Amino acid sequence: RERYNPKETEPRWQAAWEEKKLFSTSNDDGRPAYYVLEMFPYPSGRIHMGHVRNYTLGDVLARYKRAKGFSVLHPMGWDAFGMPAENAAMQNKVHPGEWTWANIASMRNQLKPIGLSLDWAREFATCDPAYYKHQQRLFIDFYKAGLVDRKTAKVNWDPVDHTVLANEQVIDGRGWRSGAVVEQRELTQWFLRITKFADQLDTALDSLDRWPEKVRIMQRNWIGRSEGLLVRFAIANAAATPGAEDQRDLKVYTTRPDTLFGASFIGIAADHPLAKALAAQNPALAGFIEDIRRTGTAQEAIDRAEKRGFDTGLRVAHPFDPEWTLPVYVANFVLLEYGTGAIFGCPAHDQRDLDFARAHDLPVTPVVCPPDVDPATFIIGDEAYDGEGRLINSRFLDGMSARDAYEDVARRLETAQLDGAPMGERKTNFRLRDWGISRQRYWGCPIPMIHCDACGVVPVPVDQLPVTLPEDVSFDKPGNPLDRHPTWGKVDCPHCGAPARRETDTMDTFVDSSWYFARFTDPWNAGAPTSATAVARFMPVDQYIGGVEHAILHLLYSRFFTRAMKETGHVDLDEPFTGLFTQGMVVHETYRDASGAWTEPGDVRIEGSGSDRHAVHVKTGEPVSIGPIEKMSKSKKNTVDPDDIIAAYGADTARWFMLSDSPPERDVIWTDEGVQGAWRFIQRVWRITQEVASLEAGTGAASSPVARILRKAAHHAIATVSDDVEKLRFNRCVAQIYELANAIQGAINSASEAEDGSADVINALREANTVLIQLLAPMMPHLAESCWQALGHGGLVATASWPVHDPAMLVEDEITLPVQVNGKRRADITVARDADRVTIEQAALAADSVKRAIGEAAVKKIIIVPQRIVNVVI
Ligand code: ANZ
Ligand code: ZN
Repeated sequence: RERYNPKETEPRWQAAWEEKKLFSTSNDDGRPAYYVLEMFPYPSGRIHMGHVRNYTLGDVLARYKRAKGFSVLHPMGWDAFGMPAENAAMQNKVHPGEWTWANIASMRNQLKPIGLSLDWAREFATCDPAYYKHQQRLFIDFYKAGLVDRKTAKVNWDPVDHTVLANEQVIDGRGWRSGAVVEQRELTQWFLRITKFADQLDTALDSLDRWPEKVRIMQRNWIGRSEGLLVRFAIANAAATPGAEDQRDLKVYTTRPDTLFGASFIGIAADHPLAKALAAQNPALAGFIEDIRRTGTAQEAIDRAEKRGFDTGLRVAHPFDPEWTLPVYVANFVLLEYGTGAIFGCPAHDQRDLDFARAHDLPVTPVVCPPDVDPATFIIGDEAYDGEGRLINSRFLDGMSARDAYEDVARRLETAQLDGAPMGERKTNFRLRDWGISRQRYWGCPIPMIHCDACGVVPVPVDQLPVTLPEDVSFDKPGNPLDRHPTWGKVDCPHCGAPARRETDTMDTFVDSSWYFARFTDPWNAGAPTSATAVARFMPVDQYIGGVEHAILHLLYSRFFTRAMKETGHVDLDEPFTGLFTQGMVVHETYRDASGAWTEPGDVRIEGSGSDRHAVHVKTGEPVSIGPIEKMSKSKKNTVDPDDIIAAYGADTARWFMLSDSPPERDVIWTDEGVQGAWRFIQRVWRITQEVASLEAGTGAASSPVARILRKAAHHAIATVSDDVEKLRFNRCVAQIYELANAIQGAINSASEAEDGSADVINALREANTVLIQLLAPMMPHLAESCWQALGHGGLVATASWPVHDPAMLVEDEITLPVQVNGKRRADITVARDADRVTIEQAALAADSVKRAIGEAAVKKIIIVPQRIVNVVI
């Protein structure tokens, strides 16, 4: 028999699918729609194994749902703007567009041989003006709806190259090209007002029950809802403090009003207006502020930095005791953008405050005593206590739980007055910040705005969109080529007609990927970003699949965009993705040669196994050391090129191995042994199928137990594989399919040994083999077509409906009954489910332990509770 040859079959089946346009999805199709989407790739140049895994997972589901009768939308496109294209332009003197489109072409060529059931007619790239034109339209609509803001924000500034740097261009605080220490500069930038939806984005997470819990938690933490209190502290010595003469009060935000009696200082941010006013009169303070600004603004840097502060001399009164004053410090760990940019510090119960208090010799008074600890002996060492407990050292709060004390303080301060207004006000805060989308880069979607000296900022009229990127740009100097283009920026004001300037910032590439899923529903629409009917038909995405690295930003931005698009009339839904699946990585062993250099798997041969397993270099024969298993990466050279695998074994082998080895949410370890295993299974399925196809009916019994067992195995496989595909438990599907293949092989063997190739067995074999092929078709679609054809089925398995199991076939033929003797359990017997009374009695009395229990006694009667229990009375 001929071996299965994927090199011949795979291109042939791909051509057959394409010719019949099997995977093009019509927007008007009477069947129910199902939308499966994998996160679209960045066109870096090459497809890697992570892509193969991602798209294979989605493809299994797409093919399955198609067989289940859905009109499946399964599109592909390119997340095509971004820094790497500009870096390539700088390094290789190639235009970012040229680089990007060439990469797209080669990656498309790499994707096609994988045999993915994609609707290529909907393909687009986000760098195409035909796409970003609509993004500009959305931006303008958002602007008109008040969802866009222009405000100052800090950017990374390279003082040598005179350019803004993206975060990834700052390496250890220095510019990646100049090596200069990066400064923080304030620039006016464009923001999308995601904070407007903070509350909704948080609450709606509860409804996303087909999202991984860990992703919901990450989103929740990122949004960072906190319920607290704004507290106004009266200034005690305004008149005596230069710069603060007009200051009446200072507002802080706290989530722990219960700890108010543990307060020992006030901290304000370096950029707080009060800090600025004080610094204007106090050179030492001004110097200090200048100094701490250099720490940087990243949360991580702040957490790591030493807690530094400067006593401004200003004092505030404690809200519950006007005689008790607290010093006001400018502190480097207080952020301007959060709450009110001012805090009261309670060192005993907040670690940052404690570190600060120790450094500045401030009192540390515990006010919450842990349960089971004697307040008299409770002292704070190097660690703040942030747990539950009862109030101490807190006057009227003493003895209360922290929760009750919170309420008590909140209520008292809500009614207490200071200058005719309440001292306290409940406030929900979010950690989420508005989304700064301005990038001072070329290769991004131009922000469609015009600056006019007379009219201010004016949107580009929608009928003048797109604002396209100029082609004639140079990358020989640092900075944004749009800024130095001689003519591109010059434009007449759409409002007054006077000469004006185009905005030269482009959008963060996360904007491009925040609505592409909606565009896929009607990518041909030239007049608008989306169309209502197409969105209604396909959205939300039923199953979104991608890497967990996008768990926060991309998903949050997409959820925001969907809401903003709803508010501007482009879609009619809130949540873009009903189901989310985050797949694990593809990992591989690492290898190093004798000199310590990373060595590619292709240059390594593994010998021996178990404790004797070792590696040698294929060319030199020298030993190679086997290192830890890590994510495939170019730097460690532990990558395996999908092209090589497909050339050697075909796409089905790669697909099957990807799916077989571990649950999709976990990492999969790519091994040559695993690939070999997948390859052998393909050959086995092919062999079985050819054998079954060639069997001829013999003279055996009309109804054979072999046939019945096989039918049951097939129907059991249909039921479990269907359920497992729905839940994306593909490794379990694989295990089921192996079992069914074994059952078929077993039936072939016993049929040929007994020379009992009865029509019944042959029919059962054909049925089971057909089921096997259909069940593995979503995973190994090419092999499935070849087998389908070999079995003599007409048409393509890609168009066949999913098999339906017969529930009667799942009923077990035999049951196990416990046998009691005088009420005491002695044995279990297995009998046919429909066994008659006499058969059950005989089986019960034949069991050794029952015989022993009866001994010489006479059996008075035997009670049988059908399908449940047998009781022998002696
Ligand atoms: C007093 C206090 C006592 C606090 C205590 C905590 C523990 P979340 O939950 O994240 O909202 N805070 C408020 N504004 C801040 C700012 N701009 N920069 C730095 N820290 C700020 O955190 C709220 C708590 O973080 C607030 O509650 C405040 O410190 C601090 F035992 O007030 B707390
Ligand atoms: Zn104007």
